[in-house]
Amino acid sequence: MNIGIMCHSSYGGSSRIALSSAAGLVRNGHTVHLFARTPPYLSLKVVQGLTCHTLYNFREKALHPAHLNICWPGHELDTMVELIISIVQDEGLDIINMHYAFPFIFIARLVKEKLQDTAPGIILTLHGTDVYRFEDNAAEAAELSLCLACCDALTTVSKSHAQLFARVSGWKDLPEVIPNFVDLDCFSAKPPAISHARPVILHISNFRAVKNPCGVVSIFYKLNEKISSELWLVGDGEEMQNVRTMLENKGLQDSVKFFGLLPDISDIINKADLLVMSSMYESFCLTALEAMACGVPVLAPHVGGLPEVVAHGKTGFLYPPNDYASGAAFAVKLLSDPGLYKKMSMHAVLRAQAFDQEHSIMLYERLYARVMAKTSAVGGGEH
Ligand code: GMT
Repeated sequence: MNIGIMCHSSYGGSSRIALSSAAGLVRNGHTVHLFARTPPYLSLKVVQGLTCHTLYNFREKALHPAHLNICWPGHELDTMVELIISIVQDEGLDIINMHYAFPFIFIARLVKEKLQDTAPGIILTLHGTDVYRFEDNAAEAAELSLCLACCDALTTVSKSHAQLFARVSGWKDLPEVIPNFVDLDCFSAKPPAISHARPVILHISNFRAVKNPCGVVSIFYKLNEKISSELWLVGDGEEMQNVRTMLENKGLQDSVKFFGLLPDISDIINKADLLVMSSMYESFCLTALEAMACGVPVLAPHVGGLPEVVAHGKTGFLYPPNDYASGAAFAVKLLSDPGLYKKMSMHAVLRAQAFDQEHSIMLYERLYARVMAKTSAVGGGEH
């Protein structure tokens, strides 16, 4: 197949999944055209069979690597539409899979309008805040569902997120769930033991408000009252200043290391003892899966798709949202019991193996084939 993949250029789970699936599709013999505003920050593993098309080739036009750029000016949307149409016409794209709704849904609509029956099948993968932000906004949610009607199929990354979409959009058909996956060649298991005298608590995110990283500081503060530990922060974003202020106010600054944005997080996960998240919402939480693949248990709130990733009491702990005292109590329990830690670490590795890269890519391939059959037969969509 000749497949287009569109994603954001920034660091983030949706880009990681888009790029890994592009690499997997090329390995399986497909030709992949990747579309992004600027060259993605995350490195592309394969070269042969994969061509990257961007609006800008130079880094000057790139925004902060953690910034999810969902509002493109009209001229950028139009140029991307023209770029896609030229590749469809020159290379004969069968399918385009857009990862994340905004602003790609507007591009999808314009491509469909311009190409009509000759448009490739368009599949949109809903990843997270592209749905969650509409939870309490019925009017905007109605607009979202109207826009999405131009797609031939929708997918998403967890059952819980599919249900959230159905709730906010009123659609009867749930998006197909194709779970996120982990590359086990990159994320391999560390020895199943606490590796530091002062346990290392790791948090990785883009420090957006939805990630609520100050919640991690609250847990770390309470944990430190019982077990002296270190906090390693990987990433950067709008909440970082609040995190720094809170660490200073609590006198914790000497126990924290800041690593900034790291293109490859596997090494640092392997050096950590516990991954801690405190997000308001996660459709999935790819970082939790990657930590589990390394044998690092996960402490996270019981929100969104996290219970589909982390098995509470087996591969980590899920605490009630905002209940940082419970979160800290779970961390103390785990970090003061080497036997429990060993069991959890080993279970985490086993559970991560269930989120197999090849399986998810095969689900994408099957969906592409179904959509292709329908669009080429009737020039219409799946729903
Ligand atoms: O929606 C976002 O906040 C951004 C997006 C991203 O690009 O990182 O994150 C979402 O997609 C990831 C990959 O599917 C999921 O692992 C994250 O849980 C999800 N984030 C949220 O739901 C907040």
